Amino acid sequence: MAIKNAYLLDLLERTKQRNANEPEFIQAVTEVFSTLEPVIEQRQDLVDAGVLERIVEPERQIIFRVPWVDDKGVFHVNRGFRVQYNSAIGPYKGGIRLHPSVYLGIIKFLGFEQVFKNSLTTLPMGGAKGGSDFDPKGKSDGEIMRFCQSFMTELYRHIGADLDVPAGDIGTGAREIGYMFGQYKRIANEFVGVLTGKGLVYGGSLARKEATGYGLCYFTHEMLQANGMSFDGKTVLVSGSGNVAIYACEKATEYGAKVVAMSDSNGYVYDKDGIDLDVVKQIKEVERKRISEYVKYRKNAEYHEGCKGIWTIPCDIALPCATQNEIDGESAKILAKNGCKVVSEGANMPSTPEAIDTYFEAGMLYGPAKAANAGGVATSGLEMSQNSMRYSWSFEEVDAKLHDIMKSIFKACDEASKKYGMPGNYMAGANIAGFIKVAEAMKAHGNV
Ligand code: NDP
Ligand code: 2IT
Repeated sequence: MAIKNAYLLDLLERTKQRNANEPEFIQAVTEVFSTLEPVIEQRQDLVDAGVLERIVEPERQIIFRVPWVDDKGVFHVNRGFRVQYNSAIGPYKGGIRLHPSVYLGIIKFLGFEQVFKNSLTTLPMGGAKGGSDFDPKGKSDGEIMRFCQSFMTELYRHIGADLDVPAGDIGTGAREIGYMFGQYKRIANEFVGVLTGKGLVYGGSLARKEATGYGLCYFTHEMLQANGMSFDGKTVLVSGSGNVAIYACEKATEYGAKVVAMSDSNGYVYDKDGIDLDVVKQIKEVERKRISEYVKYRKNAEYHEGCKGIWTIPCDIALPCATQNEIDGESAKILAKNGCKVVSEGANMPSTPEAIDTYFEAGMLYGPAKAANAGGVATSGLEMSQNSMRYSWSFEEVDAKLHDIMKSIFKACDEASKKYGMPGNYMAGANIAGFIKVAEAMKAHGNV
């Protein structure tokens, strides 16, 4: 959507100049600004309070050296990041990404998105993100442990249970959180809920592992129902085969859909009979191998090199659950031509601006990431509550709370889209609903 408001255009221009060479960050800011015009026109008080100038600038950005030694005794140095983006409505909260593509612009885009997402969850959490350009692929457990310990040896002084609570993201799962938690506890000499996504035996929450994927399907179910549709009998594509993808596949299947494809960064598998998720879990969660292994277990399935090809498979619903910009304009057009009616995002910013334009032009339903994938961080918020109470809820209790939160997120997006004159545009609804709460808090706190 084109921005016409002169104030927003000018601020966007200044933001671009100040953050040159960070295209993902600019992309995320541009998308939010493109939907805020009706709010800005009605809320001059927020403009006067400098909320927008402040919201495009992270409160604090920390960059540090992460030295570690591999199994052969060779020294390595990676770069670590924590961007504490906004603490207007609660302690900083957001995941840690370990992937070779990580640089400041990726962490800033993720931190910016996290601010609005966390606001939508209804829980009191500010936004942050962290990570490193470390590549966990092919590393031994010992190498992963030494990296995570070194990472935490610097990070620990910047975080805390009431200050900043990191969690998982790409490349950071229960194993990495465990090593980081152990090192935090050892250095800080305190056992507190300073990380989420912890193991169940030391303060983790039941259903956190499932939460992002399940939450995505709860949100998508609400969106489908509101538009007279359902998952039942639908053909679904799920990209990625990591934490979010696996549990999105599980819940979509429970809702009666048939997931026919999953992928990783090398290629995708197509199983016309429906993905056998036990096989995927064995390959990915237990053996940590490639999705290409799938065809060894399922003889009728096909493996194709290259991850983009997954979007050429005809489907009713696409759930991108891998990474940013994985659906470009070309792929979106192919999805639309093949009859896909719904795109709902498990990954953060998986659709390029051209892809999003295509969804709207084709009249598809579009569930934007910051609403659709908020179930992960929402359940992290529930893990923090349980840690504070020194108590744990059952799987059913956490899952029920997650379900209620996803329903209320859809309701907030739907209502905001209607109130501001863009009914059915859940991207606008998510941005506006997420923004207003944070903006009100920033105004109340004065110019800080
Ligand atoms: P995982 O590390 O568990 O899985 C990531 C998956 O995406 C893998 O299959 C990986 O393939 C694939 N992938 C990663 N990078 C690329 C790339 N550049 N190109 C193609 N495929 C890629 O991560 P998660 O499942 O946790 O995260 C997936 C997405 O969901 C991310 O965008 C993340 O930010 C988002 N998210 C995660 C939440 C969580 O709670 N974990 C919460 C909300 C959003 P390969 O193994 O080949 O790298
Ligand atoms: O992008 C995300 O919301 C996450 N990676 C989860 C963050 C969290 O703190 O649980």
